[in-house]
Amino acid sequence: MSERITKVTTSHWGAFEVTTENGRIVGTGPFREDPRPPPIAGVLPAAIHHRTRVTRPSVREGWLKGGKERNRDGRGQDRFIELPWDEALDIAGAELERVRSEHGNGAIFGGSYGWASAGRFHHALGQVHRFLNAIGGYVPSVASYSTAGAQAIIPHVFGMNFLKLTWGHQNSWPMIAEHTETLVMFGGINPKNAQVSMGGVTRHRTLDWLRRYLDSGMRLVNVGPQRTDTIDGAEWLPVIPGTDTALMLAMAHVLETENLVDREFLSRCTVGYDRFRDYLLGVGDGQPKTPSWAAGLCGIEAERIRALARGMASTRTLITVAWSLQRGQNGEQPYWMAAVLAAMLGQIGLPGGGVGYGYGAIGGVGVPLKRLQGLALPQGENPVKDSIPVARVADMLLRPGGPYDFNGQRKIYPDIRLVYWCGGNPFHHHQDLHRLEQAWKKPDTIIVHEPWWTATAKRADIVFPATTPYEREDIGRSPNDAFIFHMAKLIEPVGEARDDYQIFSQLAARLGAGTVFTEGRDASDWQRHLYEQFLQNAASEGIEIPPLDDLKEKNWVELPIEGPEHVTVPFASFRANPEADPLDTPSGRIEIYSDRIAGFGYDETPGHPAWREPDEWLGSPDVDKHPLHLVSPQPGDKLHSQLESALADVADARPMPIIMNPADAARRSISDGDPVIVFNDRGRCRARASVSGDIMKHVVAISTGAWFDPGVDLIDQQGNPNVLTRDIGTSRIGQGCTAHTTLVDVVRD
Ligand SMILES: Nc1nc2c(c(=O)[nH]1)N[C@H]1C(S)=C(S)[C@@H](COP(=O)(O)OP(=O)(O)OC[C@H]3O[C@@H](n4cnc5c(=O)[nH]c(N)nc54)[C@H](O)[C@@H]3O)O[C@H]1N2
Ligand SMILES: Nc1nc2c(c(=O)[nH]1)N[C@H]1C(S)=C(S)[C@@H](COP(=O)(O)OP(=O)(O)OC[C@H]3O[C@@H](n4cnc5c(=O)[nH]c(N)nc54)[C@H](O)[C@@H]3O)O[C@H]1N2
Ligand SMILES: [Mo]
Repeated sequence: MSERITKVTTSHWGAFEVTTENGRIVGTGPFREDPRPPPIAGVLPAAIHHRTRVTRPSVREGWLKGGKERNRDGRGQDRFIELPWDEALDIAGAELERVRSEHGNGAIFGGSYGWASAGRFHHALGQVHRFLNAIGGYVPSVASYSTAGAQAIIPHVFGMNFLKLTWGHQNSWPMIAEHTETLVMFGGINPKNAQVSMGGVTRHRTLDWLRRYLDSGMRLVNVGPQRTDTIDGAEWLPVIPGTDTALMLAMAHVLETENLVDREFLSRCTVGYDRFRDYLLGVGDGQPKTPSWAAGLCGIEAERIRALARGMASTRTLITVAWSLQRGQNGEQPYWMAAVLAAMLGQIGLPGGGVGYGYGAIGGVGVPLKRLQGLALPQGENPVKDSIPVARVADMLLRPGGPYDFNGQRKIYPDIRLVYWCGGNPFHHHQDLHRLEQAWKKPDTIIVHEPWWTATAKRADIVFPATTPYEREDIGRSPNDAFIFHMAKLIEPVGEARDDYQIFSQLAARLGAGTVFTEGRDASDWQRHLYEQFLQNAASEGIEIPPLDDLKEKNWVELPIEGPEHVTVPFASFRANPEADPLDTPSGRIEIYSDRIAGFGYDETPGHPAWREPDEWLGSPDVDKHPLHLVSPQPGDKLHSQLESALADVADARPMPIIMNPADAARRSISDGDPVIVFNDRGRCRARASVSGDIMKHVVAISTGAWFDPGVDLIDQQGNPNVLTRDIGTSRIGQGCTAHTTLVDVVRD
């Protein structure tokens, strides 16, 4: 292996070259087909061989010693004992057997949320779910931290799954270029976030599209707390976080009272406008949702709201909404309200008009592409019928048997004895991490597969060292991208790391489910099998895919599946004839009023979109104590918490920067670069002040991604915003993550 070899591989942030020498990754470089290759891979050589890699199977000492409680409080404190693979697998197998025979498979939680790595076969979540199904089932989680609120509300409004809408019923970038005159972007459209997509995005073009729009004279309006949420040159409308629904209502009020509403469209293609209009005009509650009313909530002057609404009514307008807006309390509302606003403008179904969600949130949204399915490991059947909303994991552990509401259903939390995590980092991604630590003490056993000693691995009982994609062979492809990659094995596994597939095969054999899990195939048999199926499936759609051996030789190919011919104008046929092509809502129309939602009887969500004050926002009484609103967006230099250990080594890189407005900094005698402590009643973290006029007053931002690292004083040392965020659901409809609904204060450290 002393030869110097360079190959192309792919990742969630796209394709890149990797150079190896003497069995190590020594460098990375851009992929030549990518016009704007992200620099994220640069840290890979340091990260892959980092001292924080898990090198041997490890079992927590207090758990290994046994005893009834197995010293559950010792999670995160005890030392780990390294064991040979066979011994550790025997121990884990016996514990899984004990739990399933004593408590049933419904006592195993394998939600295991997380992004893991790209690569179709070795996708960690596909592996763990197939394994747990093979041994009799488990409690899964539904939806995602990214879009749980949207996934709950969009089917009520548009009668389709949110992912189907995202990938099949939105304007494409070229369509927007051709037709849109006004692009109103709630939460911005940020090329920084579009670097990333599940399974990879190969050609990064979001920035170039936005530049082209600006150059062509399109009006771009960024409605959000940070100017940097889109490209330089866009208009910036700083909105108080959590108040977008109030702002949209006021825009709707202008349309209604100035007779700018497309009533013909509303009557043909929607239901319930009359009841919504009563609310808009204040018929029931005595409060018309006027621009002056909204100005007092969202911080944007009434005249500016009026002017924007008029401008939208007189031009071809596309309203886009970032996923971040639904990652807050009642995050379903701005999603619903944006649809209502677009319906009032009457441009849904016209090219370049209407509403769209998640542009720029991840790469691939808006790319005109023929979507090919396949290349996924079959998951088997789960005999356990229970599940939880993904972001309610701490509630589940803390309240076994406790009731909760979810999208019209009354449900009961299961009693979990064993937690299995493979491919995610809850001590990065979950809210209110001190609360999660309490919840984490509840199960008997926690098993984690990880390449690195993350905060989650450190808090497990049994840790199996997993390979990274560079240590195994795979096929790389995303259904939202035209490229397909052979991902060669580039180096030997680090330490004694094994592939998740190998670990699960060996565990399944111990649990009498070896053949059910493997079907007699090894990893390379599976890859060939899945690839064959994909190839045939594509052929039936008229797309020719080279045989696997050709792909291996070529390293990558681009499939002829991208181009404007692959997309139609969203909702055009519905608009043309809603009788003949109805939506799959109860009424067949866009539901401005939903009888179904009204029937749930949730006061936070009447039958139409409505403004509800969040518990924490800049208008709440708590501002006396915690006067700053914290937003915690995605990091630009990496994917979530991945590669973090190597990034954190760079001098002065940690704790994380906190972006704050000069006025807020001055009031606290904080200068750019100063160490600070960010706090509220839930927790405290260190950070480094980054003073900038690009963030509005009274709002601060810390990107996610630092590894949770509470010191003896319980102050998180690295700057993980999730020691501060709130762990409540968006609403009873979506029960999603509400990270963006958080008040804090900042002092000099
Ligand atoms: N405050 C706040 N919190 C948030 C958000 C926010 O906006 N604000 N956003 C939320 C969102 S949208 C998301 S998606 C989550 C992301 O949260 P996660 O998806 O949990 O974050 P990752 O860091 O990607 O975690 C993936 C883990 O898988 C490991 N891994 C990688 N490859 C493999 C493999 O092959 N096998 C195994 N076994 N493990 C592997 C990585 O080392 C890493 O630890 O964070 C959420 N948290
Ligand atoms: N480089 C990189 N890209 C990523 C990821 C990554 O880890 N790294 N993660 C990916 C994942 S998993 C996801 S889910 C997506 C997330 O995509 P998004 O959810 O769209 O992105 P965020 O970065 O969470 O937030 C975008 C901006 O929303 C603004 N914002 C926050 N609250 C409000 C509000 O109430 N109103 C308005 N108008 N604006 C608000 C903030 O200023 C923030 O910068 O990003 C993906 N892209
Ligand atoms: Mo996400």
